[in-house]
Amino acid sequence: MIRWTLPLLVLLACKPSQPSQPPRRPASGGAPVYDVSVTAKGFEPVRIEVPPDREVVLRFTRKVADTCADAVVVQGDPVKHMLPQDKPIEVRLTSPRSGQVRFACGMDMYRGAVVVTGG
Ligand SMILES: [Cu+2]
Repeated sequence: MIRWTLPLLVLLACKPSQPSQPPRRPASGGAPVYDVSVTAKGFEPVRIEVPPDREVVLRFTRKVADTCADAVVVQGDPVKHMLPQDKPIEVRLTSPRSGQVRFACGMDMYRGAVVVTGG
C-alpha cells in the first residue's frame, strides 16, 4: 500500500498549479486570504479568482532566493511590497465589480492578475 501511496503523493505535489485556488482561510469576520507563491516560474497561480467588490488579502510568499520577483506591485496600490524569502507578505485590496487587478514584480517581468468572477 505504501509503495503505491508515496508515488501518488509525489505526483500530486508536482502537478501544475491550478488557475485558481479557493482561499485557504475562510472569511471569519475577515477578508479571505489567497496564497500566491513566487517560484522560479514567477507568480503561482498567475490568476486568482475572487468575488466582486470585496476586500481580499493576497498573501505572497517568495520561495526561491534567485528571482527577479523580490517585490510585488499591485495595480492601484502605490506601495511596492518587498518580498523577503519565505516570509508571507499580505497585501490587502478591494476587488472591483468586474474585470481584474494586475500585479507584477518590480520590473514588470513576472505578472499575475486578480480576476473577478461570479457576482
Ligand atoms: Cu521582475
